Amino acid sequence: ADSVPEEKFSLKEVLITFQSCLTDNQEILTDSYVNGWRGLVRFMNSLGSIFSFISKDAVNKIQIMVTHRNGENGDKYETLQSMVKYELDNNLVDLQRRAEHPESGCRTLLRLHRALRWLELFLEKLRTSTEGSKTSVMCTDAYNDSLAQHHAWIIRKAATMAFCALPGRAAFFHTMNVGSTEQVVAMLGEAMPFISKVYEITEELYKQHNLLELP
Ligand code: 1PW
Repeated sequence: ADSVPEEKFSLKEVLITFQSCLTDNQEILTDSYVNGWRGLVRFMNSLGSIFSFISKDAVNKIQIMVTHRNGENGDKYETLQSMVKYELDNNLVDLQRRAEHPESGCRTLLRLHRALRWLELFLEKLRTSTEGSKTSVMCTDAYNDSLAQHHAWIIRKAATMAFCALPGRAAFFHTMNVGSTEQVVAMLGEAMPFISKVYEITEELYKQHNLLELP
């Protein structure tokens, strides 16, 4: 699978990785999805150590997915669609409460999927923002409209505190390493549809199988 080059880190390449997730028959490749997340983690880490508690959980989830993929039945995890079918057919998913399968691919990926919605909302706010817009406010609003409803109070509190430490809009755009503000906005306009598409297909897959509330 293709990975994001270490040296010339740019958010553009990360977002493009999500483009490579989609197969011709609209399935989502696990390896590309995980690689996309690896890039997002690198981006979060470049925002400062205050984000490390946030990225730590994502790293943990990425590792669980990699372990499934490298396991004996790794081929069953090639796409999210095949993973869902395999785990459900073989009773490998805890549906009511976490018990025998606390680290199923289905429940682990659901957490990344929900976080992707946050990212989608946040990037869209950044794309349409103006000079005076505050990144911390945009990030918090995106969070409250998505991931927050799935988090316990203490996590919400910690996350909201971390957002306050986000660099301002200009510095944030600079960290993306894409170029001028105009170039960032153009890049987001190009890349966002792919993230949205990946999100939508995953959401539909989980909805079909009644997996959107996995414990
Ligand atoms: C600036 C770029 C922002 C992009 C990304 C989003 C990353 C999302 C990670 C949020 C993690 C907050 C702390 C961890 C919380 C976990 O309890 C929670 N994990 C997630 C990914 O929401 C739920 O996982 P759990 O406890 O059910 O295993």
